[in-house]
Amino acid sequence: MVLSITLLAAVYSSALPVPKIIIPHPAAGASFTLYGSFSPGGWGTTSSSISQPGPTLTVQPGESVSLTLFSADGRPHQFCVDYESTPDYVCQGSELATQSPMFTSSTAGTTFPFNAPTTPGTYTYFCTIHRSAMTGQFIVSATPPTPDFSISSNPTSMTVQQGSSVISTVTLTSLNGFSGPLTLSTNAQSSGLAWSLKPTAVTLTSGATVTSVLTVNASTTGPTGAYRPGGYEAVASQVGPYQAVVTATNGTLTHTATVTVNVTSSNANAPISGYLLDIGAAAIIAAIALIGILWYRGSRRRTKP
Ligand SMILES: [Cu+2]
Repeated sequence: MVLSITLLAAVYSSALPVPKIIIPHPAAGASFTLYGSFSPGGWGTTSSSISQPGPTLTVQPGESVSLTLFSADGRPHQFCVDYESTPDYVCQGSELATQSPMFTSSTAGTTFPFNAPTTPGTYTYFCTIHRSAMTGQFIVSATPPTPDFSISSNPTSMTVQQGSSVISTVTLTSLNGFSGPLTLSTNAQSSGLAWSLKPTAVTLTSGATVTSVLTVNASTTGPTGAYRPGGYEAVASQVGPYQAVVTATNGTLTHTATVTVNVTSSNANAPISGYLLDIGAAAIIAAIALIGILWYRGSRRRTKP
């Protein structure tokens, strides 16, 4: 009995300083596409956005990194991360783990996976062949990036004729592991022009994208226009550029996308032809009335002996 209590006490006391189990942040892995070029010198995320230094690559300590490498100028290049604070542009020692195969294709990407260093810091990536002419920052960040989302529209500018409608697809993308519901809304609309979103509530999961469709309707609305025989004239959407603003929010984070809507005239003679139709209808009514009067007068003449 005494022994068991002693044993229990021993177990408890040894367990008292609760061992801190550090659960590493689940790094999803970082993927980058890089186009290397000596002339013009530098790196870019596309073949047409080469700059020196190239884009900054930010990763988490020990994160698995996947590069897709292209040669924008067709020359052979080779990616490597320099760990020296003053880069020597020599891929050596532990840096060799970050050395990609040689890549020369501008169309077929060379995939190269490696693990980021576990020590946070700002390092330099470079081309082992063109050295200081092709560099960029490689940042190992201790703080995981804040979950966020982005919003974009396609197309960002569109033309619609009076009387018809067009759509733009709004895409919401989860960034840095963001997940949760988002509420979508649009700005106020001009008279005669209507836009709406479907759906207005979406849920993003980590790393995923969802879409909503913005429909812009430039058909006539009303009846708020001028009075005409038969009722109030519907208001035609006014020709001109408009800005449809789509706002997405989760209550804390808010992002917007703007779609420019150009309303063009469907028919320059539309109001005139409308009047002509009215004149035509009036003429038919007048003709019927005239026939009626003539028939009445004729029938009266016939009934007189
Ligand atoms: Cu190179």
